[in-house]
Amino acid sequence: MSGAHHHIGRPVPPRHHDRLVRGHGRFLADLRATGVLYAALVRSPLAHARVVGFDATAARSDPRCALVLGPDDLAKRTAPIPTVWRLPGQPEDHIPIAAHTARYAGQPLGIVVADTPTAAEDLADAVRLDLDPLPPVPTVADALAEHAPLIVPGAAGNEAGSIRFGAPQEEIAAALSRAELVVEREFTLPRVNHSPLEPRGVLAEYDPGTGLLTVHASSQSPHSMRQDLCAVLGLRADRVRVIAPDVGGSFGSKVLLYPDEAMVCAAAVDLGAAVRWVESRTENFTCAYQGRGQQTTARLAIGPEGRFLVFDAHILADLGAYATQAGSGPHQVTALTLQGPYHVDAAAATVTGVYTTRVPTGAYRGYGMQEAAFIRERLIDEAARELGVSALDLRLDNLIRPEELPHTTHTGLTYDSGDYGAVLRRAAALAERPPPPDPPWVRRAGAVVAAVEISAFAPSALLEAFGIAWSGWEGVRLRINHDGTVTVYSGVIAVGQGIETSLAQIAAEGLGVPLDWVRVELGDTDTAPHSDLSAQASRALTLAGGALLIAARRLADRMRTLAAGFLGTDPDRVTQRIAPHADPSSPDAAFHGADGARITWREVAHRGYRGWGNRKSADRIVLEEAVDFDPPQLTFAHGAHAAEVTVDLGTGRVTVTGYWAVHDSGVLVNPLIAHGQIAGGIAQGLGQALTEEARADAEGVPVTRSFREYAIPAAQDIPEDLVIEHTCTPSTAIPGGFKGLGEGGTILPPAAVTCAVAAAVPEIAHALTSLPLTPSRVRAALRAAGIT
Ligand code: SMO
Repeated sequence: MSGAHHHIGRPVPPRHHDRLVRGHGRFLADLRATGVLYAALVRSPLAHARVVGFDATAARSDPRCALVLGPDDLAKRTAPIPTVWRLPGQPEDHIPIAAHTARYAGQPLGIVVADTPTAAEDLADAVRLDLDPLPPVPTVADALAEHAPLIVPGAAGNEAGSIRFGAPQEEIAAALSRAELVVEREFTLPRVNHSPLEPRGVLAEYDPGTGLLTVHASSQSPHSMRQDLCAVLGLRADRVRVIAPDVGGSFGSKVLLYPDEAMVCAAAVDLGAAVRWVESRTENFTCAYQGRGQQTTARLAIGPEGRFLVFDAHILADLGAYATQAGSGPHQVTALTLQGPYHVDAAAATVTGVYTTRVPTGAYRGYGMQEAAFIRERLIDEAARELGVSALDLRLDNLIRPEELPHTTHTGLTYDSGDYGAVLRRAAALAERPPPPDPPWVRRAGAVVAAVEISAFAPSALLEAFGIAWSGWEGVRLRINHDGTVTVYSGVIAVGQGIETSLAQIAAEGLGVPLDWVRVELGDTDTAPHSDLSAQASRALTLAGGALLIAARRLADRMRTLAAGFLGTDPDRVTQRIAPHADPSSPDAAFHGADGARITWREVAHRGYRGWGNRKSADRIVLEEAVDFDPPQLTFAHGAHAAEVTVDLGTGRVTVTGYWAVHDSGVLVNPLIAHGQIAGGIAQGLGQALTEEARADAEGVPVTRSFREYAIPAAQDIPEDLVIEHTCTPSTAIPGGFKGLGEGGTILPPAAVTCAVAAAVPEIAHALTSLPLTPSRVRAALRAAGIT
């Protein structure tokens, strides 16, 4: 490998920035298609109702109308969407496209296709729904109340099923008997919206001649969308192609096929035409699956010398109207990761999924780990307060030490590597500064919290053990083209996180070539290797990157062998020398033999394509390597966050005045991208700490329908003192030593901010168990404590 081409670790500006800033992005709404028709959905205005009538007579007779499909029409054309991850005992294993009962306000009941978007909207409004109202069940408490109306017909109740992870009950009881202090709290983590810059959208084109359905979708996972579309529409896999163009953010909300997207595809097949639907912001707020939604009773037992004896929890998960493929998944991950980076004698958690008549919940960046961190770190804080000891010391004393790794938790996760203490101490040190003078009505304090992050979600055997019907492996195809340039194909996709740049860096380093020789092609199921999970679960860089590094090293070897053949020498006597900005055909981009002979990179590629020369084996002619990588185990990133806040005792307003994050994500491929990922995650986490809550009224109808009612952080909400540092403990499971970081920034802010508020106003600390910490919630606590 040429020393001039160490690309891993360099802060290369992400490739998509310039393109998108100049307006050259191609998002779903930008795609050109001829003769395209437009769709609008007919949605239930009620949270719970039987659909007695769907009268589209007026719409159908309008000349602008191309097609209307109601529940009966959809029943003939679609099968339900199969679910992939079920709770034991779950009464349903699918989500219907054709619904004769609405179970949430906004549920799509039918679709209208017309020649313009406005016409489609008008005609959707003209469909007369006859709804027979059923009693709404908007909250988990309503769902579990005695004589609660049943949401799933014929089910025993509104519980979707339960699962328990961790130490057996007797072990918990035994550990509890040694306790000197037990802190128990009930926590409420509200539903939140993902608020991607670009809402969902689909452009479906069906060619009746060839029977090919081509779907462009603002999707986080094109391959799994294709599998689901095949199941729903009864189409063969070789006839369905899904392409993700530029995707303007997702955060877990574009992981699954939705019923409305499936309807657009069904309409395209029916019409033999191209149909586009772009979600409105209101639909995104009310009909895209939401995140979080958890009510948890949890406790921490502490023994002699402040030793952690027990973490346990009962988690009630608000699944909404249907258990989506990921419905209980995040909450199961809360149960799995409750223990965090600490030693504890026994840990366990039970997850009970509960149906409510609200839009389903699913994946959200941080996937249950944010919830686990909030619960755990708040309990530790409360224990420290009750014991009258330093919360930081209590954490440091109970952390798993580096020499104790690998360490298997009570829920069976094996932490591979890291130094949890170093990261926590560093975050605490960064945050230390003399407090500025504050007016008497302002309190100021800080807190430091810690977490581990599941990353590189794989291997496939682990998913199988959890009963998730997806694979964990990731494949790449790496090609050297006839002119020496390089193309990478991967099933992971770009959602604005910069993965195309990071993968190019890995390929260029593995091959020892300049970065700009490499193009990365993502998001097309016709060309990309299969990928079930794609860009989810902090896994894209680790798994696709790991595979790519293997592929690049193999292909580099083959190039050298070919070059040696052309130069008439042994491969180990050949040196690859490529100048930093050389072109593949330049004499400065060449293989050198021992005797001063040389051959350019381009010439080797060119001759290789002709099938000339000394090949390693006769069956490898094309300069392409395909590598499937299923790692031996999970790899765990970790981090610690410190927050400093002020609390206005008059208004209850919490301001984050400083924020310091230290992460260990192993070897960083691109520190600039890593910084952006962590910073963006922190911003998102701060929103969930302070303002974000997807609310519904007593009838279960969403009231947060736009950015007027739902506040995400603005620039002025992000502290100027935002410091991010990284330490590096390379992964031993992933080639290159990479660990994930896509979700890391999001996991800790609610815990850090809330613990800081508790430190600033200890009088209300016990009450700080619910998010977000809006001024009204904080003011209520201040009032209850007699402070305001
Ligand atoms: S919450 Mo994610 O898309 O793994």
